[in-house]
Amino acid sequence: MDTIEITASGTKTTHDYEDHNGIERVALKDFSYNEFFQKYMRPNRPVIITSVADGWDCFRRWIDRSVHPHRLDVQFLRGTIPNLTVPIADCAKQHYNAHEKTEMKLYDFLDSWTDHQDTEVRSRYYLKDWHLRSAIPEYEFYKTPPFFASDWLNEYLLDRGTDDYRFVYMGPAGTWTAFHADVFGSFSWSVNIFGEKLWYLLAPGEEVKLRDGLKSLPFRVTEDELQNAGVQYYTVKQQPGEAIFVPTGWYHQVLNIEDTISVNHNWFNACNVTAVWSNLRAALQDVLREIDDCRDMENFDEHSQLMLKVSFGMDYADFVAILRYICDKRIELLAAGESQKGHLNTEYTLGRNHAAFDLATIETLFSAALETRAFSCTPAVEKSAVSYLKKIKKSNS
Ligand SMILES: O=C(O)CCC(=O)C(=O)O
Ligand SMILES: [Fe+2]
Repeated sequence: MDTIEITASGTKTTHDYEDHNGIERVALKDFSYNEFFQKYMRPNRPVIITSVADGWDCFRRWIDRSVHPHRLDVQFLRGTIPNLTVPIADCAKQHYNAHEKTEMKLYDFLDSWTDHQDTEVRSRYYLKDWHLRSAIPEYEFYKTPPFFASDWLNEYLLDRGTDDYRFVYMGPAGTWTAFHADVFGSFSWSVNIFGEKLWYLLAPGEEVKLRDGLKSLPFRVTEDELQNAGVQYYTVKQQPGEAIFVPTGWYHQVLNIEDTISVNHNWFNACNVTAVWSNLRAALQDVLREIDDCRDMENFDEHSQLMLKVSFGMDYADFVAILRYICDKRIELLAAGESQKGHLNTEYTLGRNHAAFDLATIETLFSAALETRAFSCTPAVEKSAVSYLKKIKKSNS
């Protein structure tokens, strides 16, 4: 399945979480991209896909499966990955709503993981948000499953060669990730290479029941607390080789029940770009509330965009630059006789229905934003949206 494509007729949104009591598990071999798109990604519903990592080098080589229990092949890792400086979350320390961040040398981290007998020390350091794929691009230790290949964020960023949202996580048993929803309101996918993870997942809106008097959300939740607050939640015990799709705005907390390694990406595309846009606008409103008393200052709008970039990770210009980039590429694809290989900056090819859907989504977003003057605080961005809207309309005719 190297071309990702959807049926042209089935691109309607539905939001029905209610009739599913559990999160479904689907085997990779029984699952098509179109089915994932229509049943899960478009309606923003989680799913687990099994046996996705069988051929991956990290799955086959990083773990010694000839012994029981299976264990990390530290010798292989040391021979394959240089002693890089890696980002570490200190699970013993809280910093706002996440764990305190620090850094270590990879080999020191691996030693502390494998040598320590004391569980309290072992379960303290969590190697997470590690950009290993971009640190050693020549080592293709995994292949993005086709379901997650419509990824505007990484498609754009990889072309620019700057940042990306592709990560490796390595955590001894007991390390965990605090209660959160993902950056920008993006989707995430996470594949377990080794060990078992316990997920708590809440459909969007359920988290409101956990807000305190100041409207803050908890750093950590227990099942008792979720139940006492009347929260509807799902638990997933994710096994090695399984991918979990975490939809936009679904709060989650994750515990490594065993020593665990996972690969994950954050991304957005035509299915959730509207949610990202509304999060971006809401984040700007937060900034404006905060600096309301400086309204008279010169360059107020530029200043608020700067603060938006710092707090949210992206400003209006960044967001619209991604959409313009995707727009140009989809127009180019549709103008070409057939779908082009390499179009997505990955091994996947995009089908024509999919390209048309991407383009129509951007057209709708730009039209609505311009109609409501949502870009008026950033005139250059507004101007570029006007010209892209014309470009899309012209390409349609
Ligand atoms: O595995 C973890 O510790 C956290 C993963 C996560 O939050 C995600 O994939 O969105
Ligand atoms: Fe997450």
